Amino acid sequence: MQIDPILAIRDLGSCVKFTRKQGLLNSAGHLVLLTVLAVIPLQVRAAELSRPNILFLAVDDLRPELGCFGEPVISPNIDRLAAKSVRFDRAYCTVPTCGASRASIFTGLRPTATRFVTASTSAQKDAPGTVTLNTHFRNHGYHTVSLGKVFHIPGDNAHGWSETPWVPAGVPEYFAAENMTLHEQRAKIGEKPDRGPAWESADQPDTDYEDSMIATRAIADLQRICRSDKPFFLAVGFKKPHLPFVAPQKYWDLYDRDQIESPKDYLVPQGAPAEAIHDWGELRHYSGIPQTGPVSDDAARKLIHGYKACISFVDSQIGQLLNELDVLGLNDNTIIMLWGDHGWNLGEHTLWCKHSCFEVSMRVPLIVHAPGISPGSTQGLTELVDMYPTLCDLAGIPLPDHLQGDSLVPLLRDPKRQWKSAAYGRFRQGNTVRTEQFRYTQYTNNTGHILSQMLYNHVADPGENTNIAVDKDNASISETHSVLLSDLKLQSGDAP
Ligand SMILES: [Ca+2]
Repeated sequence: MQIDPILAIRDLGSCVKFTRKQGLLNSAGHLVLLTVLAVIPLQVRAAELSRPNILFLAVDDLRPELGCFGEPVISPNIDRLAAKSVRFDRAYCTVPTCGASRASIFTGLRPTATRFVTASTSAQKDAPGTVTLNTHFRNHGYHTVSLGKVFHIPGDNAHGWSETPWVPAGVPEYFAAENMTLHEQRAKIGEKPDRGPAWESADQPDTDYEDSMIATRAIADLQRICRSDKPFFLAVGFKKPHLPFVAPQKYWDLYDRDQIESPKDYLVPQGAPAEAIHDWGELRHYSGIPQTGPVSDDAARKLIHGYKACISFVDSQIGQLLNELDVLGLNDNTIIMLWGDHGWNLGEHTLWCKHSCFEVSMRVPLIVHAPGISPGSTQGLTELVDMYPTLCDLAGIPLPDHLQGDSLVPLLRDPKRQWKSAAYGRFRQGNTVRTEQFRYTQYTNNTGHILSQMLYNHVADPGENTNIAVDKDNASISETHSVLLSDLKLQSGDAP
């Protein structure tokens, strides 16, 4: 097909593409521009031009701890996005650890016992030959760009990006001198704790921090690629609120420590098996965190405070990017999909970090803004593996046969409709399924023998504090879910 150059007309900073037949394709058009249009000869490349741009926003380790999800967190920018989007109240990752979750998202495949297992998973190693989300969009005429933490390993599926994936280099982990020194010293010793503190509130400008650099680069790239002759797929991965909880002081000051509550559901659930509880080794890497036993009550509240401060900080960076989208006039022809890669325990069940099969480890924020879709919210069970087919569907490009998720477009159009009956996930020896009323988890040994089960009734016990699988009266519910789990494992390409 002959590709003709597309005229990108700048007017008051906007980035609006026109063709003779289609005229104004995006918002922020002005009558004066339509006059200009009439006198400039243009060829039409309607199919590609009419395809929406995609802004794919990943926020590392973000659980639905946001104002728009009803939580006491200051997140005005994501809330503003949610107000014009569909908010998914029951969206789940497929595996609660960074690399594995992202590999699942980008391949559109669910995890198995041997695929997408660890935090440092490489999608191209675990699923060789699979056409990933970025590659698929590149193959269908999109200009694809990766900034920040998108795949866990920046070079993973790099051929699927139109430009070399970019991550900031040389940004310090800490800014307070004593923390920088401690971090270096502990790293040299190489014994846990081998990192600096789990939190820091330094009086530094935003621009010193990695996520600010990612936002700045994203804004500059947006200004550039919106004038490309192709629609763009811009993936931007922010690093906070991943540990350590390092954010400028002003974001900590948004919260009164005295008002920060101690962890919710701060106990091992009644009847929970040993397999369900881990030692949150990720947090124990940080100086000041005990190597055994619980953190102090003061430290628990500092961790919660720090998590919220990092969310407010990253929200501010995201806000700047969303503002630029407005300035460039791209809102009406850009899909925005914001997601967290897995949940996070803030003390629930005595756990910190991710890496469990509890609801709080599996549940993620998912917000989708798409042209022509009315704002709203849905209780439909959704999985992050659904994002790949959804984006294809919204963009009008074919869905690859290998995808294991479902397009959410019918749910976007009718958020109250009946939807899928189960969301599947796993972590190491745990396989878990969320249904309308229950979360059921099964732990097995290496030969598939069932070691233990958990069943939580989310109507009676949304905090998952009582494992009712130990009650024989619930055996039939557990059995039904066990069969469902086997079916889902088979569908995922795993042994039942
Ligand atoms: Ca993560």
